[in-house]
This record gives sequence, structure tokens and C-alpha cells, in this order.
Amino acid sequence: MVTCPSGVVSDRPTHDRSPDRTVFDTLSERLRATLDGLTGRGRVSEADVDAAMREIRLALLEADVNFKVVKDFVARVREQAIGQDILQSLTAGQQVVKIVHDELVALLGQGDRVFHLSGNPAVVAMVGLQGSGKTTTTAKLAKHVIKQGRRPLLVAADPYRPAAADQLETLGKALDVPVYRAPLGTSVPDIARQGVDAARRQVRDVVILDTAGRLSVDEALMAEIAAVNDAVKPVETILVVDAMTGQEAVGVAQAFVAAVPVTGLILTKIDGDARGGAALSITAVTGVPVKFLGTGEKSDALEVFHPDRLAGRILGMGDILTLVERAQETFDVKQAASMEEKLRKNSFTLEDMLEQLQQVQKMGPIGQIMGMIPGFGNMANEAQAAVDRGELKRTEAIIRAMTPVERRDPTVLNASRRRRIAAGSGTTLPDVNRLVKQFSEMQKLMKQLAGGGKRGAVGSLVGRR
Ligand SMILES: Nc1nc2c(ncn2[C@@H]2O[C@H](COP(=O)(O)OP(=O)(O)O)[C@@H](O)[C@H]2O)c(=O)[nH]1
Ligand SMILES: [Mg+2]
Repeated sequence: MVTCPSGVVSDRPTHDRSPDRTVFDTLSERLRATLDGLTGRGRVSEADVDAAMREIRLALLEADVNFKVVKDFVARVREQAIGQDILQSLTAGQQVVKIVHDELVALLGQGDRVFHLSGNPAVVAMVGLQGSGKTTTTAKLAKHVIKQGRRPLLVAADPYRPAAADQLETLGKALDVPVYRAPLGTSVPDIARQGVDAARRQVRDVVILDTAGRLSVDEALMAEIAAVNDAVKPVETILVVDAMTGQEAVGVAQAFVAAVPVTGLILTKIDGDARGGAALSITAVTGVPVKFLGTGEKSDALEVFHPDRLAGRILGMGDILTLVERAQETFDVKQAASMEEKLRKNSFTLEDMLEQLQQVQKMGPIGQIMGMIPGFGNMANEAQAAVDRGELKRTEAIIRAMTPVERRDPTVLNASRRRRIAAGSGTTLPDVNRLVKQFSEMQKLMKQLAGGGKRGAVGSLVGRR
């Protein structure tokens, strides 16, 4: 099993800031251990799923994910895993993992994640508690929009702490971005208005307002940011949340969302080693999308948020997802169902085998695919070697040289028929004998796999969605 290194994939391949450890690591380790347990076995029972769901529930709770979010999440996964026929298929474990993955993506990926910069200037207001990373993130966003060809201006909209304006000014200088400061005593909405005016004068098309925070949510703070919102109507109001804060982060976010139309979240300090689950819950609880992640103190430590990448990293199961997706793409669901039916009734013929061979070849390197199916690991190398030697093609040719009757019932294949087939397919008598023998062995294997009269075998390699 290929496990990805922890951390979040950057938008830019050359970006080397992805931290070694992130706030999602512990969650990731726990989930991986649980899901490995599911994919490591050939068959998955309802009890297995329930046990895994208990583990997932614990892992999420321990990572500080909001309990209501956890409850809904686990219920949705369980319902899909048990409610469909997938437990009968050979890749049941992998498919359950995929359900967990898809639900995680849905959880993280709600809402509109586009960072909007309409308006001239486009006004972006940064809100959040003191110390959450607003000022640092303001500089990061400036750098981000410069890369998009925009000309930002930063506004120090914190009239209480001159040091805060100094901090922004220093960051602005380093990026060669102008910073607007108002005289001490100017009200925050006025600072915002003047900042927008300054941007127009200086032909700057993006204004980022670094507003003041408080140590905790209070009415004065909320009234202030509401007044700023009324004064300059930001196209983006970004709530900056420290990913290392615990459950209270959810309540803080709710308070901000109630006061102003928050359009996006930026989770900062994901390079830390706290639990991080609370931050993941905010999107689920408030419906506000995560737009960026802050991964360090420097101005380039900002990553566009991709829920699928984060989910993939958390679960570290890229290979499984690929298998399930590839199988779903290439397998005709109806055909798979009819194959399964045939296997169950033991009426699988060489004709069906021909069809299966063609399907499997469409899926790509057969060794790789079989290697991902539990219990098939050993057969994988052999199968790949067979492909490499051109055996699949030879098998195809042999089956094609048979009459329909022979394909349906290989027991009629006496010596003279076998010789005819060998000649007709350009192969040899031993080749034909080997195939017939392999086929009867395969039938035996399938009987075993179908086990106990239950459904499922190669034909159900993919479940129905
Ligand atoms: N490791 C790390 N530190 C961060 C990140 N974002 C901000 N910080 C640090 O957090 C502290 C508070 O940040 P600041 O921008 O001043 O917060 P503000 O009070 O909301 O403006 C500073 O020491 C920053 O360097 C991040 O993504 N990762
Ligand atoms: Mg600040």
C-alpha cells in the first residue's frame, strides 16, 4: 500500500513549503490503521463495517471534530456501505474506503471555494480573533493575488495597536506592496473607506483590510466588522481561524458568521501538531467553505484548498481510490452483474472468460490491478508476467478458434478438437491443453470465492453505486 507523505499538496509543484507534520496527522494515522483493517481482508461483513465505523468515530472525536459532525458523517458512511450490494464484492473493503473518502471530500468541500476578486478595487476583509493569523495571511493573500497579475493595497484597519500596523507595514515592504495607515483615532469603517479611496488613487485593484481582532468574541468587535461590511461591501469576507484551536473555534466561527456575511475560511497553522479536527468541523457546521490553508509563517506559505487532496492525504489511500475508479470506469455494471450471476450458478463459460479478459485488459496493467485486491497479491506478478509473454492474446486466439458449443462446454474438447483449435489459433496443442486446465482451475477458484453459496466473485469486482 502506497502511503502518501503527510501534509497537504501544494497548488504549485515547485512549492516546497508543505510541512512535514500537520494538524491532521494523528487523525490520518488513526483512520489509516482502521481502513487498512478493512482492506486487508478478502471479505467484509456488516460487523466489520460497524467495528470500523466505531474506530472512525473515535478517531474523529479524538481529533476534535465536532460530535454532531462526526455522528452525521459516520451515519452517512455506514448507510452507503451497508445499504448497497458492495459488501458482497471482492473489493468491498476498498469501496468502503472510497465512501469514507468521498464523504470526507463532501464534508470539507462544501460551498463556493473560488476566491472572488470582482469590483474595482475588489475589497477583501480579513476577520478573526487576535493571534489567528490575520496580518500574516493578509500578506500571503497579497502575494497570491500579485501572482494572478493583480495590484493589491493593504489597509491597517486596527486602530488600537500601532504595533499591528507596523507589522503589516513591514510585511508590505518585503512584498513591495503599499500599506495604507490612517491617523490614530480614525474609526474602523472610516479607515476602510479611506483605504479604498487610496487604492483608487494609486490604481490598485485589490484592497485587503487587516481588521483588528479581540482575544475572544465580543459585541464591540462584531459591531465593528459589521460596520466595515456596510461601509465598503467586501466581495470576500475571510474568516481566519487558527487550526490549532479546539472546539471553541466552531463557536467563534458561528459568531462571526452571524455578524457578517463570511464568504470563506482560511485555516492557519496547519503546520502545527495539534489535532485540527475542530477546524475541519467549521465548514460542516457553518457551511462556509475553506478557501486556503496557511502552512507556515512566511508569506508564501499559503495553499489553495483542495478538499479531495486533503482527504486523499488524510486517508493516504490514493491507490485504492484509483483502483475503484478505474474499475468503475471500465466495467459495464450490467455486464458485471450478469457475470456474477453466471458465477453463482456456475455457468461461467470460456466465452465469458473471453469477455472478462477484454475487460481486464482495458483496466490497465493487470498485475497492478490484481495487486490491489486483497488475496490476489501473489497472483499479481504471475498474471502480469503472463500478459508480458503475450499469453492473454494467445488465450484470446484459442477461445476464438473454438465453436460456440466448445466455448460453453469445454468437456467436449477431445484430442482431435484440441488439435484443430491449436492449428486454427496458430498455437500448439500444449497451449490449448494448458488453457483448458486453467479454465477448470479458475472455475474451482471462483466456486471458493463465491463461498457458501453467497454472491460475489470476479464478476463483482466492482460494486454498484
Ligand atoms: N506556523 C505558522 N504560524 C503562523 C501561521 N499564520 C500565522 N502564524 C503566526 O501566528 C502569529 C499570529 O499571527 P498574526 O498574523 O499576527 O495574527 P493576527 O493577530 O490575527 O493578525 C504570528 O507569530 C504568526 O507568525 C501559519 O500558517 N503557520
Ligand atoms: Mg494582526
